[in-house]
Amino acid sequence: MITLYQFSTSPFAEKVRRALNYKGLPFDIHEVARARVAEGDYEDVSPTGKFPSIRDGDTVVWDSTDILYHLEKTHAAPPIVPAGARDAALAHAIEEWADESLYFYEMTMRLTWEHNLDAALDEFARSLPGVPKERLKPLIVEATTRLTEAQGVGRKPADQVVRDVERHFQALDGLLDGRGWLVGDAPSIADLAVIAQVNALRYAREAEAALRETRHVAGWIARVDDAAPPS
Ligand SMILES: N[C@@H](CCC(=O)N[C@@H](CS)C(=O)NCC(=O)O)C(=O)O
Repeated sequence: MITLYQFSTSPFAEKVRRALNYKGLPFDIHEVARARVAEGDYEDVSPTGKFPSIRDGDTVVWDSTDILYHLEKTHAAPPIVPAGARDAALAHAIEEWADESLYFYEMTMRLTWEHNLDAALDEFARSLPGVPKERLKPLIVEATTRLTEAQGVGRKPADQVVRDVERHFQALDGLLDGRGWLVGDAPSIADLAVIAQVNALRYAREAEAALRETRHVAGWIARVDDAAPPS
């Protein structure tokens, strides 16, 4: 049995749960207690202190991308890495677009814009037991602002962030024009990574509005949810 160590609020955890579900692999979830990470409690499953990570028998893998490639190697069917060098490369590039670019937009809009954060607070409370709710909000805003400002998106004016996300969603819409999946003719690492970030972005009302301007994304979300459910 695979054990998934996760923060339930993390889009990277959603990406891994979807991959496990798509491959039909049973798994247990261990919800990581954030405060205990700094005390070294999870060093054996994540030396970086970042999650998700998995324990699969004697093997431990951390980083969602490495986890998906591990699952592909150990449980090949159904595949999530497209066949053919070009499609495999394209799926990798799209996965990285989601993980390394869209992620900073979802953090900025969902977690540093206070009017959007309320919807996510209860889920955060689960990994921060004992922190009173009124303390939780400033704690999340402070920590996330530090990260997003260091990366850069967090320093942009809000209207520019919204325009960027509109452009990202139009790009996603373009990729889906006339096709069921982002790469090839089946769900792949690209779909799993992108939908997880899109779902996190949807906590932000500005992103939800941008999504309504797309023509193909809603149908694709329903297809991915059906083939690779998030929970
Ligand atoms: N590249 C990593 C990113 C994982 C990541 O950034 N996870 C965040 C939660 S969304 C985390 O563990 N943050 C805790 C920290 O940075 O200390 C992956 O794909 O798994």
